[in-house]
Amino acid sequence: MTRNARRRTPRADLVVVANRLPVDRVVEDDGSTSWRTSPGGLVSALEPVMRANHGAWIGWPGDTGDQPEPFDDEGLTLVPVAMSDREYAEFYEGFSNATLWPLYHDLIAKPEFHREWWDAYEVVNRRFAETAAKVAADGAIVWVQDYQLQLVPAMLRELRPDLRIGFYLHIPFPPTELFGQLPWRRQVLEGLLGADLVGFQLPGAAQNFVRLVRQRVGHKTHRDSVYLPDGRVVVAKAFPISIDFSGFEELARSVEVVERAEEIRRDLGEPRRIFLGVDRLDYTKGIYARLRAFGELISDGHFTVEDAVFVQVATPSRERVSQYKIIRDDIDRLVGRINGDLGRIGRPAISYLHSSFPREEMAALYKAADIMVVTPFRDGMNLVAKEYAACRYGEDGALVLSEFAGAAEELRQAYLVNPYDINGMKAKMLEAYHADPKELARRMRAMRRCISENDVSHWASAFLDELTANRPRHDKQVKPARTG
Ligand code: ADQ
Repeated sequence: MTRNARRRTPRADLVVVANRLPVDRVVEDDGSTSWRTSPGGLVSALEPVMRANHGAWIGWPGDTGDQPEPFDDEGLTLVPVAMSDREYAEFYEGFSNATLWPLYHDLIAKPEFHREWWDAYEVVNRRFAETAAKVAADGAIVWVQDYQLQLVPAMLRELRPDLRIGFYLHIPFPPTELFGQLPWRRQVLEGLLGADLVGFQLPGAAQNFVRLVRQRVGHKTHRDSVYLPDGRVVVAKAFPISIDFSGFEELARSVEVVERAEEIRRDLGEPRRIFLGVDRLDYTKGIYARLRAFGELISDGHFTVEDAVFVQVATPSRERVSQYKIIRDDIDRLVGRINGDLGRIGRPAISYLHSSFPREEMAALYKAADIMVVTPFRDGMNLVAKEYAACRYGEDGALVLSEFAGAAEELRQAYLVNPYDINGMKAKMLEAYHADPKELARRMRAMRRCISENDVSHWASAFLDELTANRPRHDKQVKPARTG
């Protein structure tokens, strides 16, 4: 991979500003540093359109070292923004993940409000905005991503009124009563109003935003539009995010993945049914309740560990935030108890893994599993649910899905559950366990059609088309991604 440091700051027509760069800086044993690609859905979604437009990606390199120079990554310019240890603790772990994250996810955990965390949030947002102001070409399009950077749109507009600015929130946007608790609610709303287009996962979130702007900032609104006193109009709309459907399906059809899926089934002892959960280890994901439901199905005598096992992959994240330590210990104890009470020699009821896997292994797990269990208490979208369906090209397999995941608005044919209702969850998991192949195929076919027609490139182009619609003619337009 060619990664050439640049001597002067490049200027780009399309700029993405995200908390993380699509690469991580790694320090080798000999002290030298190199870059490792950290492939994510967002990167693969935006890569083609970014390259076609000589795009630049601004983000944090993943450690608290010095600030590296911008560099070229096969035609894409990567622009690192540094963060100190203290900023990491206060901006990232603090305000982003211990204040905003729980506040925007229905207060599943109690948000903490600390004034010094807010100060760090402002400082780091300003650094991102200043970097974007330097990198964006005249009249460029800048797309700011997610809850860590909600102040960037207004800060950037002040520095560069010539830009077209979009913002996308990947997590839910809370109802007005919850958002109202935030001591800095007005500043956050005004930060977002710096954008021309504010995108959300669901229409309900966009409505929450417009209502809050009317109530708390006092601007005139009509449907999805906010009318600012200076004549600018801000549009708030839903753009449900998706996955690279054909990429996942292709992977799942490959000989290697098919063989690996068979091997996984053999290693698990060829049970009749394999249940699967795949999540970041986060209290919003409902891992504890779903494992409890599964354990009770065995202890109630509905099936034995010879009939069914549960594979739960839970990648640890945000490990220094106290709520994350608590949930990790709770799940560790529950898995130990269920396996201790219900497992047999060589046959644990739950195979519990903290590993992070390459995409091929993820596809093999999806292919091996009969019942995918996705039961968050609240989730912006949930891509795991869509990835599972993409890998089930045989139109088999069941998806048990929380009503409170954004994905439930599209995937109506899933076995929908209320994750707070353990008995209800048990009943749906059992229904999926006993479902006949015809019924499964009917549901899976409909879900796959929906996702394949609305894949991630559709998401990216829908947002960018809306952002550049109705622009004055002399302004820049986004060139479509080159195909082939
Ligand atoms: P997340 O909360 O991280 O995303 P999700 O949408 O499920 O949740 O995305 C997780 C991604 O990580 C998936 O692509 C999955 O394949 C991958 N992944 C999970 N565990 C893994 C493992 N052990 N090894 C390798 N890969 C793993 C946030 C919001 C969501 C929203 C997305 C995108 O919380 O609601 O859907 O952003 O907008």
